[in-house]
Order: sequence, then C-alpha cells, then structure tokens
Amino acid sequence: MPFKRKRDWDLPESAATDETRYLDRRRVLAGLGIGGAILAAPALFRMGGDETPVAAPPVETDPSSGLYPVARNAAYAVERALTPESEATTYNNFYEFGSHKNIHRAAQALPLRPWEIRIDGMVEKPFTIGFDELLRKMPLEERVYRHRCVEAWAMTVPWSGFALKSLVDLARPLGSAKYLAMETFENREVAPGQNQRWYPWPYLEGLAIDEATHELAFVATGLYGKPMPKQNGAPLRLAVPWKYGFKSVKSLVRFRFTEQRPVSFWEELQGREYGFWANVNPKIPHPRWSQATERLLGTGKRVPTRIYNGYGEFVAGLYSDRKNERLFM
Ligand SMILES: Nc1nc2c(c(=O)[nH]1)N[C@H]1C(S)=C(S)[C@@H](COP(=O)(O)O)O[C@H]1N2
Ligand SMILES: [Mo]
Repeated sequence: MPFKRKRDWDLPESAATDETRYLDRRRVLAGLGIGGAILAAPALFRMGGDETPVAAPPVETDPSSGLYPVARNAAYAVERALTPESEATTYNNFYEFGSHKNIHRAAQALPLRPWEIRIDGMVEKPFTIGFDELLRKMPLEERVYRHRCVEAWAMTVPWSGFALKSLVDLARPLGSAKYLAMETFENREVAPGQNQRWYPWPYLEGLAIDEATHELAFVATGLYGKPMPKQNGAPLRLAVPWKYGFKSVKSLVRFRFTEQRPVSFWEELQGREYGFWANVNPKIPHPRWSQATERLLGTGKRVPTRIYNGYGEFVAGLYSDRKNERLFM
C-alpha cells in the first residue's frame, strides 16, 4: 500500500524522558529491595473457586534474558506516556489463572522451558520449533504500542519481539490459507482457570492472513526491555494494537493456517459481545457499556478512545472490502 502515512502518534525525540523516568524508578525500587510485587493491590473480591493464591517460586533466570533490551523501532512511537511497568505487570487479564486482574502471582507457576511451538494446518510442511530456536531466527525489535482492553482500560507499553509476518514467512503457508489461528498452552495442573470446564479451552484467537501479515501485527517476547513476564503471556504472545485486547492471545503454543475462519475463545462464549474482527471503535458501544473513552492504567485519567485505537492510517485499508462484516465487535 504505497500511500503516505501521516502518523499523528509520532513522537518528538524529547519524549524519551518517560523511558528515563521509568528506568530510574525501577532502579530506585530495586535498590530498596522492593520489586513490583509490593505495589500490587490485593484482590478486592473473589469469584469462583479458582483464585487460591499461589506463592511465587524463587526467581528463575530466563534463558533469553541476554537478548534484551533490543533496539526500539521509532516508527511505532506513541504520543502518550508509557504506563508504569508495575501497573502493566500487576493488572492483567489471563483467565487461565483467574477471572480477575490480580493473577500475577498465580501465573508464576507456568513453566517456560521446554516451550515448543507447533506450526501446522495449511502449510508446505508442518513443524515444531522450540521457543529459543525460533527467537534466534526472528529479527527482534522494540515497539511502543497502545493496548485497549474491551473493558475500557488501556495502557502504553514497550513490547519486544518480531513482526508476525516473519513467523508467517517461516511457516510457508499455502496460497489457499485464509486465516491464522493461534492457541494458548493447555495445562490444568498449573492453570487453575482451565479446570473451569465451561470455558472453551484452549484460549484461541484468529486473524485473517492479510491482518496477520500486516506490519503492525507483532509477536511480543519481551516487555520493558526484559523477557516477557509470565502474567503478560510469556514466552510469546500476540500484540495487535488496533484491535481490542482480547485478540492479543498469550503464551502461544500453536499457529494453525486454515481456510475456515476460526471461532475464537470469547466469540464462542459470547459471540454477540465479542466478535471475530474486534477492531477498536469509540462509536460502537459494547452491548453493556460505552467504548467512547478509556481509563489509562496508573494515571487515574480517562481519555477519548480513537478509531482503530489510533492506528487507522495503518490499517483502515484492510477493511475497505469488508464493510458488510461486524468489524467493530
Ligand atoms: N490466553 C489468554 N490470552 C489473553 C487473555 C486471556 O485471558 N488468556 N486475555 C486477553 C485480554 S482480555 C487482554 S486485555 C490482554 C491483557 O494483556 P496484559 O495482561 O498483558 O495487559 O490479554 C489477552 N490475551
Ligand atoms: Mo481485554
């Protein structure tokens, strides 16, 4: 698409101050010997029986930690301040570990090695690849992206990782593949939420092939210049910033190319509220709440939500021939 993009979210060089601030704060906290954990609010309420607190095991060294930080790609800067790391890593949606936001301790039970990723369906030759080998093959970069949850909270974070297109190229899909389905691990021993059998585990999300190969679609393997925290979807998760956050499926173990549009986790549970396309649009309310504004984590501020979450100039072209679809739900 050779058109000139005016990126109104481009950021002047001076905006690097936010980064400096969060790094300084991190150093101060580390110096005091208190990590992010102390900042976590206790759960305000409990639902179901899945929230037995799990003590965090001793900190393990991530075998990929030497790879980070990676160089930031300035093309994807965002004009608003970065969310404090302590917020982004303690306020999470990860239903495998509980249907509330305070899952960061429970998620520490997830073993990250060995971590095998299956690539199959309509590809020249299906294969399985270990996460560390995949990392070696992919060109890593950092991108600051907005993230907008369908529940109307939002954050701005530096993901590290690679373009999903690089993985699609490695997979060599057949020309007839139209969609890419992505699945989360399944392990009821470590993920208590997966014992709640009314959910259609494993968590699955899908993109049309042109979305999956769009330059903005990103596989994130790190956050704030470090390996991905477990609660944020280690070791690899999707980041599709123009769509509601539930599309950004975590802790991936499978990429399956298919001719048929996959039915995603939330679509299967509640298709009327959470559809396949799920592009952000402030003018189309969720059946139970407005999507006009969003709460920025860690600031107490509400700001207007933007069409395609501010990425319209990048992605609107994907949808010009799909006007009859439910693009914004
Ligand atoms: N496997 C899995 N992936 C998931 C979810 C989940 O519950 N399970 N929640 C989604 C939702 S609703 C959001 S908003 C984001 C939250 O990502 P974060 O915790 O890193 O902010 O993850 C998405 N990916
Ligand atoms: Mo979400």
